[in-house]
Amino acid sequence: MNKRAVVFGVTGQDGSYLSELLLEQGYEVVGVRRRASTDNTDRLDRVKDNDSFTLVEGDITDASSVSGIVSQHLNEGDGECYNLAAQSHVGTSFEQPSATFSINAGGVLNILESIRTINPSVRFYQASTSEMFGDSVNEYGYQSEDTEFAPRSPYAVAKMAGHNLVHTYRESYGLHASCGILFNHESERRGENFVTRKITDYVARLDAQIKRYNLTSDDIDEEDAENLCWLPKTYVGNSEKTTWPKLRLGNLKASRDWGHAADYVRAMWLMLQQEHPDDYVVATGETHSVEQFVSVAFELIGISDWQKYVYIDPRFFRPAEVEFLKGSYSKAKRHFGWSPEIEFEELVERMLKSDMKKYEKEARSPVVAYPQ
Ligand code: NAP
Ligand code: F7E
Repeated sequence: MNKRAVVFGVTGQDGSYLSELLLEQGYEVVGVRRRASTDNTDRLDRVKDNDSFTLVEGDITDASSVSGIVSQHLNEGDGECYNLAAQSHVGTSFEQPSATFSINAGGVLNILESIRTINPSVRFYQASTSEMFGDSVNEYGYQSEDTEFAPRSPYAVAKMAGHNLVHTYRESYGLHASCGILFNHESERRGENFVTRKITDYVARLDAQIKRYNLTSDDIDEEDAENLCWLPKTYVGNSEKTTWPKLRLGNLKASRDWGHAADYVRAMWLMLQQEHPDDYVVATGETHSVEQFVSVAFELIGISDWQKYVYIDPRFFRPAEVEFLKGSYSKAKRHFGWSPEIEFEELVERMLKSDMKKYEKEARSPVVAYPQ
């Protein structure tokens, strides 16, 4: 009989990559999504029609919903359960702290309790995060499993509660429950309100417009467009300039250790294949500022004066910021040979190319008339 895995948070970035990996490994995958008013399963296009993939509805904040799923799909044998479900946006966690806590901490408890009471031989993965480190670094200036946690957002506090609950259930009841302390990981499927995708989406759109109107960067004015219309405000002749809406960002100085989600879901799966449960940092060991990300993305479309297109908007600053993240993945490498394959520049390029594809039609569509 095939191994079975339940994936909570299947409609998210990681949920889709993990489902693909598990199906490749021969698993029966049960993906859990919460009820939505419209279809939000785009990321699952590659797995939806696979006979070994089943989509069910459930919400991790509802204990009975979780226990129903665990008893129906993981009631016997040593199946696997991955909890990727979360309110995953750090900025949003300051606006919706209660909802964040209830999902990111309470949801974990509901799953652990269901496993404990229904089938304690299920192996469990919890999506912990580098945000738990806050501004802590070790003596070498980076973060590893032993670095102290000092959370700086409701998101990180709630994730730390989930992390500690996993430890409690592991120690008290002997569950095979592991935490991946994952650093930022992105992809072509990243949500548009995370900074990386916000940048690549903007740059791809800018590139499409530049191609469409046959402009050079010099034709574009420093001024911000008055509205968010992507049509040039004035005709670009030899002397007149045009304006575009700018890319509105917050803190450009923050540094992140950015990897690719496809690499990181491999580490999640490997954790559950180990004899003993444990916690592992998953990272690239490299760090780059948001500003560097912006600069690399603009360079890829041949623009070096990116400052002209970026507006620093106070709305995107957080009440407290994590300034610097750089992880050491040596434990994951030592225990199960994991290391990342996709490097920073390739990550930016892949995300940008995928967004460019989306705007390709716009770039090719004929210019009918310019607004005067
Ligand atoms: P994501 O794209 O935001 O996906 C989160 C998923 O959780 C979505 O499918 C979402 O469903 C689902 N969800 C939210 N609340 C739920 C609830 N109450 N019940 C059931 N499902 C719920 O996040 P991701 O980037 O894939 O990240 C996966 C996990 O890793 C998250 O727990 C995140 O906090 C953690 N993490 C992410 C990173 C990173 O850099 N990506 C790093 C460290 C840790 P909807 O589609 O309905 O919203
Ligand atoms: O911000 C800065 C922002 O929202 C990255 C989640 O997956 O990784 C992610 O959390 C940095 C921060 O990701 C904008 O202030 C500037 O310093 O892309 P982000 P995050 O907060 O690091 C961790 C590991 C997770 O666990 C989370 O689930 O970029 N920044 N300007 C901006 N950020 C956003 N979103 N939007 C801006 O305009």
